[in-house]
Amino acid sequence: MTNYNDAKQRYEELGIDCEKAIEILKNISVSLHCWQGDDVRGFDSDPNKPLTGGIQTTGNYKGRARDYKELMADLDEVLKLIPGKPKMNLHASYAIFEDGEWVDRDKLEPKHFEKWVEFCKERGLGCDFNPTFFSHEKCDPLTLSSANEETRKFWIEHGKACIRISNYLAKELNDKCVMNIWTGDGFKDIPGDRLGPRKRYQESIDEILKEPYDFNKVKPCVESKVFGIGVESYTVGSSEFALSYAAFNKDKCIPLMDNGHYHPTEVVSDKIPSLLTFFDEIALHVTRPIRWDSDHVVLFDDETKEIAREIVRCGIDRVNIALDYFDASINRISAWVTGYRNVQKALLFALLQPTAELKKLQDEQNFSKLMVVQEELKTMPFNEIWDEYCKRCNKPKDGVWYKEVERYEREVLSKRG
Ligand code: RNT
Ligand code: ZN
Repeated sequence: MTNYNDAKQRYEELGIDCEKAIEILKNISVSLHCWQGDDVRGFDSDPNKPLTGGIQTTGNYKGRARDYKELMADLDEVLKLIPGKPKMNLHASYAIFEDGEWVDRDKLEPKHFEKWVEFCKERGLGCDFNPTFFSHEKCDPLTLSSANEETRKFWIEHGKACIRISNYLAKELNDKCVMNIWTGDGFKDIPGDRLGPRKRYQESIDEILKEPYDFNKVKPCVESKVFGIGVESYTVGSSEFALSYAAFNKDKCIPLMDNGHYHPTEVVSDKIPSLLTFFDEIALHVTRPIRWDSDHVVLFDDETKEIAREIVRCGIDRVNIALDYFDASINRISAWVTGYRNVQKALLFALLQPTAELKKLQDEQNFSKLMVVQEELKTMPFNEIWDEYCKRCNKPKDGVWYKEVERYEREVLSKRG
């Protein structure tokens, strides 16, 4: 206890209120992606079919969740170990079919997510949603941008079904539902027509967004990407495409930036205030890019901290935060918990910055002091505040939670075939 009080006092000397930071963080909602638990396979088709759409998981660590019961049990294990205010994030491919029923993605209905609604209600969670425009035989390889009208129609119908499901989630759970449109549409090699697919993509999103929804409750997003594996030469939903689409349709959707989807020297931390100059609200996928991969587990690294600082400075309510990574080479619970806790840590770290002072130093051109203050913040007794935050959320602190992951691996995961 004294450790926390001493640390708190050190922060107070800089004019920083730890109690306030803790209270704010408790209420920042961060979406927990269901797809870390089963390597993005979903339940709506053969789990051994390949992932398509330019995304890939690598590794074959024991214990992948093979059905919704296992996935929910794993999520419960994760929820025990993460502080803060998590929210679920589902993909359409995680529809739950029972009694031999099955429908294709264009025919999905809210009832296929009833069990997820129950799951969320029992745990007091909201839920975000994603149409699944990949890993399906109707990817030719394009979906919403396909030149084949039948294919394109199928995927538009899928998008519309997902709006209806998002309406249902928002209503049942009484919380905003962010519905993200991402497709892996693109080509491995040099295209013969770049404009055509983009025009069709635009028209398809227009069609999907004609499905009625209340924009205060359901937030369709358009996520861009630079390239994907097997889709190296051309991405239909490029950054310029997605941002322009969102800007021209501000009353209907918001842009989503995934920090794994840019060239390696570009940083999303800097793009956040750029977009918030023009958009009231944006959405983020927080991940860690490494070379060709955009989906490594989030660490407590400089860019994650910088992203959190911009979220805090620009307005927490204006940014919808979600996790998006998948690692099949390590314990999947550990991957989930590590990434989630690191986003929480980065947000707490950001809330413990003298924001007003830093701004003042910059405006007064006192760049020497600005550098010194920012450097000294790095070695403040942050860990004491983090421990206290975990304690107040009734969640284990660092150094303790991993033992529980080991127990779960021993008793549950290692028994899965
Ligand atoms: C892929 C995108 C997309 C997916 C999820 C599963 O590069 O980031 O958001 O990761 O929809
Ligand atoms: Zn993403």
